[in-house]
Amino acid sequence: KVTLTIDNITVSVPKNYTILDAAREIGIDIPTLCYLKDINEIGACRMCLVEIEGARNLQASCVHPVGEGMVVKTNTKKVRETRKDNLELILSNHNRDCLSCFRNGNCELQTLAEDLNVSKIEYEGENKVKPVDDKSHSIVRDPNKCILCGRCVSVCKSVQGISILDFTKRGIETEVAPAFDKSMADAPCIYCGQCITVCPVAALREKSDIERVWDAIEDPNKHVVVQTAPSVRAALGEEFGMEIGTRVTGKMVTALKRLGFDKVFDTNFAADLTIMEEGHELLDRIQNGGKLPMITSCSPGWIRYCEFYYPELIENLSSCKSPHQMMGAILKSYYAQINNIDPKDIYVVSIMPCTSKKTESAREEMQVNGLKDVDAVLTTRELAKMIKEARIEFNKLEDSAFDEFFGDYSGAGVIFGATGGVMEAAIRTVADVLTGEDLEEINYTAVRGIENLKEATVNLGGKEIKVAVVHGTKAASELLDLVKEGKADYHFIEVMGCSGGCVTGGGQPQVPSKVRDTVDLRVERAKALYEEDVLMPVRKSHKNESVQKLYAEFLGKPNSHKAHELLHTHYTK
Ligand code: HC1
Ligand code: SF4
Repeated sequence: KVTLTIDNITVSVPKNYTILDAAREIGIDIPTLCYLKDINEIGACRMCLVEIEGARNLQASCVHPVGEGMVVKTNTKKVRETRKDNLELILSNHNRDCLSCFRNGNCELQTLAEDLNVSKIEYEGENKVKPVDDKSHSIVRDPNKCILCGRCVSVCKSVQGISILDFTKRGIETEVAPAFDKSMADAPCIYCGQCITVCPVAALREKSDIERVWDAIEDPNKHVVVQTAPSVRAALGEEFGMEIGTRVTGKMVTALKRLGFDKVFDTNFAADLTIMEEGHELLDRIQNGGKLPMITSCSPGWIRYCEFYYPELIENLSSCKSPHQMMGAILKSYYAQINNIDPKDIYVVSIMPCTSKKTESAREEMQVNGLKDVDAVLTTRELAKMIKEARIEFNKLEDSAFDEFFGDYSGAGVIFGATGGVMEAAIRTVADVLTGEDLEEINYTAVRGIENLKEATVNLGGKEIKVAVVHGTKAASELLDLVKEGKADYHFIEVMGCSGGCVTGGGQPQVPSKVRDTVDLRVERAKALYEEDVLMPVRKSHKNESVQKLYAEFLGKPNSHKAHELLHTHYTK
């Protein structure tokens, strides 16, 4: 341990601490802007400057290690004024149209300006207007808002292992952008949106589809159906000031009904349907010598990653479309038929924790007979904006239930949103099918949690099935390399593009770095889903009676011809 004093308070901390870590331990809140614990520790923004006795210049506390006997001051006139000057400099080059900004009200730069008591901006920066890149379906990059903090660069590189973004050009022209001035649409970006979730300002954001959805709701000729992904309920409350990990399923449904959607359904229904298809596909591959390991295909960020970086594994992907796409296809066929609605008049909106889903829904493979399965995808953040715009007081809403049939789901469907959830849901069903029993022990905890790689061997009716779960593309790549080299003898692998799974997808509420540094969002939000799983009377996908009825009346058997036509696809190299 090392003992030092900060603002006259003596503190003993481990040797590897920075001054910032030590200060936080005794409740001294040194401001930061570029800092993201373990991800972006570069001391670039000069917000966290402190005075160290004996040192000539102020030091960046986020990178400066503690030292024995060190005397640190965090609140002197010099410190306050220098931080303020530095912040003014950042602000002088920033597009300050705060009132009409996408991040108005939850911008870390705005908060800092308020906290540091910035009341005027003396320098006038060049403020050259640079073009905004909004060419992709998923992500908008606005260099006029960028403060060059580098958080997105680090997350893409060190968490996702991809490195799409970097500092380009020089001096006043410096930008964070894909190499060679490419659009995000033309770079091998997987649209995971992890860069968006760490952006402190509005330099990176989703391509908004809010207006298209309002227009559809307004259109009397459209039957507008909304479905919500498992993870939305685990995070939407944060946008309304609720604690991280609060489950808001019932309030969310009430809000969607108030917004004017004709029907409110749950993607969890389709997650159960996916398990029926994917589980049987797995059994078929195992029993009939198909390509193994089979790898899940519900995370579109992962699918893009596979296409760009592991094309030799495309054959390993399950042919199942992702649950919300399956839902769209069923709504525009079976649902249209039993309700006597022309499928062309059905408008399907998916609320997703994901930015990559916007691009997924626009893919050619995601259509049946020229009709898109899903017409618009909104992120959790966009849904929150609509609720606010409609002046609905979310926190005061009563709970209500999803509309019947396509809103019916099992506990297995809801855990899809957490890493390991798809695997656990699949095992619950495959185990029953292989043993011919209704097994009571269904908590497969070996695949839960946030370790990078989780493995398990499950004995199912005398057959050993070897499974693995990975999340976040960097962690996934280590396992995928083994698969590529034929060194991994798994039957089934779950890959999710984002670390933590969908609960921490790129469309989820942005949490200020100060909070992110102390709370593991992956753990807290996942808890909300496992909590809902236990509350469900039915916890296995194949026991979902509405899914059973869908097969009996329409699809026939899992993997039937009809199921293939609507629910499966083939990705090509
Ligand atoms: Fe997901 Fe899925 S779990 S991909 O993480 O398979 O986005 O939540 O909706 O489609 O069900 C996301 C979440 C989601 C699909 C399901
Ligand atoms: Fe990197 Fe993902 Fe952002 Fe693309 S969306 S730049 S892959 S972090």
